[in-house]
Amino acid sequence: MKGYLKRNSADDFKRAVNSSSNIVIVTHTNPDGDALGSVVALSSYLARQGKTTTIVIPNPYPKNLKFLDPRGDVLIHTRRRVAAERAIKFADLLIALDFNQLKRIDELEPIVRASASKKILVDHHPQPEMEAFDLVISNTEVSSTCELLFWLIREIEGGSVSSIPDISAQSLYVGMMTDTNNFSNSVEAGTFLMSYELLLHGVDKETLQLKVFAGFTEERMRLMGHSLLNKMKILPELGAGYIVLTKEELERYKFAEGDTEGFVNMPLNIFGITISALFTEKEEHIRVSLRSSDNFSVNQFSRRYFNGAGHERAAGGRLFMAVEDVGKYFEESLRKELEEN
Ligand SMILES: [Mn+2]
Repeated sequence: MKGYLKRNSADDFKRAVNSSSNIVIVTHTNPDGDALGSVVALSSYLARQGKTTTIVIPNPYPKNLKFLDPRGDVLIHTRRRVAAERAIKFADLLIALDFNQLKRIDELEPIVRASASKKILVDHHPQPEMEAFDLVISNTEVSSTCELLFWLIREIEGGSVSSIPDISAQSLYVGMMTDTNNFSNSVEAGTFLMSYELLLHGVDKETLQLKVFAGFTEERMRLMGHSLLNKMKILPELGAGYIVLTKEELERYKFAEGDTEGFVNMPLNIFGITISALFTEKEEHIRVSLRSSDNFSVNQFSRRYFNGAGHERAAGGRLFMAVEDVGKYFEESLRKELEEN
């Protein structure tokens, strides 16, 4: 499946890895299954080749993904600042996975920028920050970074993943499974081929599915109920729906990182609703998630109004305003965006 990678990408990647001894692998803030899956998969794969690798992430991953990091090897910057920053400082190769702009790693951004190491990006978001990296392996026509990484590793391995470590195979599957919301969106033909080969490798898909999608707390289910019953606002004339969650509400339901994962997709289940948004109030900003199920570009919408970016049908962003004003701002921005397009 050479079409997934540009010519020489795999060779360039391999050469960079072979000439490095201290490899640091980073991913984006609020890591999801694809983010954590890809860094764990690559790290285990390179460790098998005898490389020293360290995973550094900006902030904690959701609890249901803990099984990908059973020994707690992943360095979380907000918890172990000194160790995380030292790892980056002494790296001779930095590999960034599952994000397109260095601003997506927040406080790690200046540290990564200042690092003299070689830098590689492997990602599936549009418009990668080319000038920040020595090598960019980017493709938006895949389900996930884990899928792109699968094609990369497979190419390096001469067309088969049969000998990659079990943990790499599992992690690649988890990333694909979470980014496609269990095969319901952004599934490409190659995604099935990848799944096929990983199942042949021995990946236990039922167990992984249970771990990822059935590991929630009671409070998280109650928060979901509250969001749907009391907070979801539907705008039939715009084909849109949105949910705004305040800090007080999140605290009431003992919010833990990852709990609102997937909430943004819920309005899209309503007939005629093709644009949806989820706003969650954080300490210093409002976190924005945007989705679309037709040709409306939430990537462009986020760039224009929500200080963010992403894919055409899934994007994120940030707002700096009072939480009470968010609904009105969203409705006005959407009206403008729809009129202009
Ligand atoms: Mn991803």
